[in-house]
Amino acid sequence: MSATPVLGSRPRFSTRSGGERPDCDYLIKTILLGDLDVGKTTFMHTYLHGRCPAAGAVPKLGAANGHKTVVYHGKRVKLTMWDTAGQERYRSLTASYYRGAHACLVMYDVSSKESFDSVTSWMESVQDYNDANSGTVTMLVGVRKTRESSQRAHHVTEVDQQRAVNLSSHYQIPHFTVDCLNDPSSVDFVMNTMVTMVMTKAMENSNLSQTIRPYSTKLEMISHKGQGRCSGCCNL
Ligand SMILES: Nc1nc2c(ncn2[C@@H]2O[C@H](COP(=O)(O)OP(=O)(O)OP(=O)(O)O)[C@@H](O)[C@H]2O)c(=O)[nH]1
Ligand SMILES: [Mg+2]
Repeated sequence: MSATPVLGSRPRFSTRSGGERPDCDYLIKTILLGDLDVGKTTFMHTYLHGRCPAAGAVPKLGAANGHKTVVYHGKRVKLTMWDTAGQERYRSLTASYYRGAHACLVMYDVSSKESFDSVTSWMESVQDYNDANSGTVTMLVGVRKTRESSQRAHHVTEVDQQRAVNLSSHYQIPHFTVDCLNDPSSVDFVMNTMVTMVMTKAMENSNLSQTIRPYSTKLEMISHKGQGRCSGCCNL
């Protein structure tokens, strides 16, 4: 996929409260899905804060969310990210988070065949909960986790990447791999591509374009030293 245009310029926001302008031009709800331990919270933290969280510092909460605003072709696009725990006991909680999602990132761990085998059931959930006409953008994301060896850190790959490509073709969705620890820009690339896809679809799909209008008219500080905000995945 080609690089996303325009994104990356740092938005400037007022800290005044109670203004009349909405705090963004478009609002995109993104949900992260995938088995236990695939790296969902790490992905969200890396996107919001520009770096991978410290080892052992990732909480295993039922759900967390955060937001970040980017500029797309001169428009402020506020991304709200919803992170759900992959543990089976949290699955029932997850259902309510599908509703209204404009983008779903279905994640698996490249070193875990089991997590890849679960992608099909996560995709079924996406299809069950999302209205077929809503124009929801879905993406398949494989997380490459670095393992230390006696020589150099290396990736352990168990999932045949051709299978991953075939599966994404079957669902007609894009496939990416990311490494939050060694390459945080891979996370930005996925998110920038997602914004481009949602915004492009919104131009064509009136249902979608209605739902990405901001609901809030309250002006608030949403830029955190150029990074995002989250509640739940960390204390930043
Ligand atoms: N090296 C490396 N490790 C990662 C990466 N993503 C996640 N991990 C590690 O994988 C483990 C699980 O990551 P989490 O982000 O907690 O996974 P999760 O999907 O949120 O897990 P649940 O909330 O339990 O469903 C942690 O020890 C992370 O440090 C990555 O991109 N690179
Ligand atoms: Mg998590």
